[in-house]
Amino acid sequence: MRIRYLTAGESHGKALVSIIEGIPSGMKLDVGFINDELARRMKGYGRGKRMLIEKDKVQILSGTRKGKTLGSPVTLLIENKDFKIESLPSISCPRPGHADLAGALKFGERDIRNILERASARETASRVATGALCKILLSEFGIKFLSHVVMIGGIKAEKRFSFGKMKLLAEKSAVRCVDKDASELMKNEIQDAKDAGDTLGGTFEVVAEGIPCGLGSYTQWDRRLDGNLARAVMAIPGIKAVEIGAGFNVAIKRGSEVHDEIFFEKSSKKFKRNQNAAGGIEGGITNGEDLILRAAMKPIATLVKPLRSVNINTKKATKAQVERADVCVVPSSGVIAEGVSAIEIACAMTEKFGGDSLIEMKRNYEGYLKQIKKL
Ligand code: EPS
Repeated sequence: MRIRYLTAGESHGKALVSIIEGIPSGMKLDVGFINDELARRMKGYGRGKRMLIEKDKVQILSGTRKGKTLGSPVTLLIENKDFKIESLPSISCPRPGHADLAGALKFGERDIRNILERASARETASRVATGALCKILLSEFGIKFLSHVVMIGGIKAEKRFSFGKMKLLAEKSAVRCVDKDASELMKNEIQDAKDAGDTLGGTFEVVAEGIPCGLGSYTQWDRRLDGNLARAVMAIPGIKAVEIGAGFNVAIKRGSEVHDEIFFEKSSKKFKRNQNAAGGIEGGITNGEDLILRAAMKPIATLVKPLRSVNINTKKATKAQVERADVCVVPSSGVIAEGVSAIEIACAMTEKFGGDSLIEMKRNYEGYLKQIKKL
């Protein structure tokens, strides 16, 4: 059964919830790992004061017994310590860059508070928890993820390392950047933006290793895995661009530079490539190379020095609403993108290897690996 999930909950409501169907039975559920992922999402230089209030911890309400999955829907709940939705004041002055005005028009709402509560990036805690559940499943097949910041406010990370070293360096950096010098410059840039009552965006990269070839399919538009990954990452609040592999650079290079030449390594009996400009996907199908995707996160919409706006009730020119918010969320966006990418990869893995139980899924997976070795 293909994994599917729904999230629910408002930023200052009682809790955030996600229900996930399709996780095979017999999987050991490491709640500590899910909480570690939630903690990763809250970190990052430039994060707002909400992160000092919340201690995002997951409660598992269904789908497990004695620490293992049952194959039935898993329900994850994260309580909001800052639960005050009923007492929050109304808002009439939409923030440029958020869902405020478009949402008020769409829902016929005069109180923009009723829009921002669900539109808030707070919801991404549910997707990170769901992604963590999927990462636990994928770790059974040796599939791992990392994310790191590539650019903030125009400052680029120049260095790259092996997967393991990048994972380590990203976790140690306040801005999740593996390039130490760039990290410091990025922090200063974020501080400067904060001091100016402004906000800052940037780009990050997600890398996944250990993904088998053959996930996704060219046989139907909605089975192309690059399309599903791009959609999942684009659907993170604030993301304005997604690219896979060489991404936009393919537009300025020739085919002889872009396409990854193929070789056969007799010793390992494996097909090898001279590079990975495809970012691990060709024809909508994983090709056995690392998955590489990048995305651009826009500067946070709430500015302490607000932009011009209009009061939707009086129609008078005014300044935008100032809500508590972050200054820069590029570091945490990489963690969220890891999570939603893990969900898509887990969907593709359960679609290909099926399995009501983890044992059955693993048997199908091992059989497939033997099959491709015979090619
Ligand atoms: C966020 C929670 C929100 C915001 C922020 C991210 O909490 P609060 O509104 O109580 O401060 O801090 O949301 C946004 C910046 C946004 O534009 O939606 C979170 O948990 O990620």
